[in-house]
Amino acid sequence: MSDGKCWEPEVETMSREKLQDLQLKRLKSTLINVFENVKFYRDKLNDAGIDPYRFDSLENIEKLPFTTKEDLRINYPFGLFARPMNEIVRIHSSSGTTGNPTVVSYTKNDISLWGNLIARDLYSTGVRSMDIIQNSYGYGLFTGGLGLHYGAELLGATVIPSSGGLTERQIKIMQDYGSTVICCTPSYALYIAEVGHELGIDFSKIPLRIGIFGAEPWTEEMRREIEARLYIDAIDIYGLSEIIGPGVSCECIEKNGLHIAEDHFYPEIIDPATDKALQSKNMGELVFTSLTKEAMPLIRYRTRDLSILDSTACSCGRTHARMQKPMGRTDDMLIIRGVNVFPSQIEEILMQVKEIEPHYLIVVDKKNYLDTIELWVEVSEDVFAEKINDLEKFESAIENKLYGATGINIDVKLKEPKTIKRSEGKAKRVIDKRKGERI
Ligand code: DLL
Repeated sequence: MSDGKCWEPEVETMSREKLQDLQLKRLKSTLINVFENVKFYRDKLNDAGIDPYRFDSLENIEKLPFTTKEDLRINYPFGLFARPMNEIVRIHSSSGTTGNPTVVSYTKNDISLWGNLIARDLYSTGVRSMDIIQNSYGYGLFTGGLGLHYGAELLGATVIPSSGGLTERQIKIMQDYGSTVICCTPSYALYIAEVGHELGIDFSKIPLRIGIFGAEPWTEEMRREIEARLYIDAIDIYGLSEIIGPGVSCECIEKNGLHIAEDHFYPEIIDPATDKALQSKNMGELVFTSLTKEAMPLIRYRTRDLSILDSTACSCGRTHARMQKPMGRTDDMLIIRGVNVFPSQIEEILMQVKEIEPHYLIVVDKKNYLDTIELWVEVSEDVFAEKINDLEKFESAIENKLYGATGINIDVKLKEPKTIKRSEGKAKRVIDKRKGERI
């Protein structure tokens, strides 16, 4: 099957023309599947005047109705399933901290497709059967743990299902079992690096060589930081439970955009304000349509993630379109006194200041009817001791840099080392007190 470079060379390097033929054929059968088996979609397609049996052009995808997270909530728990329960072999769901959780399901074929996509991704990053993969994504309802797990086994690598948390034990496993690959969120990777450093571990002396990081936004600056601390290649993997989980897209060894598994998910970028499709290389909201999922295919699912699509060839030889590292979600955007800013823009600037530790928290509030924004950030141990008299000057220097980049007055609060809460899964970077959130 694999040719030393690609896990499935034939599909991964397919010409665009052939790929589009395949996508159209698969899209048509997905539309028929949802039309025949999901009332929600039958009604939506009827309302839009779409006859799935006569769907004959990929361009017509723009005429199909969108699906939103709200639609999943309304159809909670099983209303969007296209297969009877005896064909469903797995259910995952979101934590549901706000309202009904989103529930997703898989048939046996969906599970094996998922494993294959993860194997494809890992292979493209240079992971091979001799690797020892420490999978520190949470196992459970979250798709990270089990999602990565089966793909890693399919590849033939050795999997250590360490799940998240118990950081000292993670480090002991890494050292004693000689893990060569770590899978976790980028924020947890930094925490592992920090605890390892405190324990006196020299990461350049252990066999770890690749990190497969995703489930939350992270910047190029954060990548450099993790790579320098752990002595590894840090690779970005993206996905969302509604579409399959991790494995919707992943960087290859070039680290220049994440290849989307376009033979299984049809990507679009739209302007979230007008809902209109945007041309390649424009920033907008990612929308995915399932092409092969059986249990719960979604049509034009609005991810709320912001990115850019690029269909030009990649130097790795793969032809599938690449999406730029997602910069955040439409709903992550902060509006401070009318000016828009994404946490990732703040992270980008912050990571360029070398005296600062990569741990921060953005605190937004309203005082006297005006929005306020504070940035809590840790300084390193020596800087804290050394610059204690100069901290105010240092804060203003960072504030000026941030103002230059964002046009917003951000009040920087330098914090003592280890005062900002560390994350073992998805990091919470923003506390918006305007929405009643508390630290
Ligand atoms: O986070 C699936 C996943 C697990 C992806 C492990 C990668 C690794 P959900 O919990 O449903 O699924 O959250 C999906 O997380 O819509 C994005 O907003 C965000 N996200 C996921 N991967 C990335 C990434 C998993 N690489 C939501 N960069 C998505 C930025 C990401 N954001």
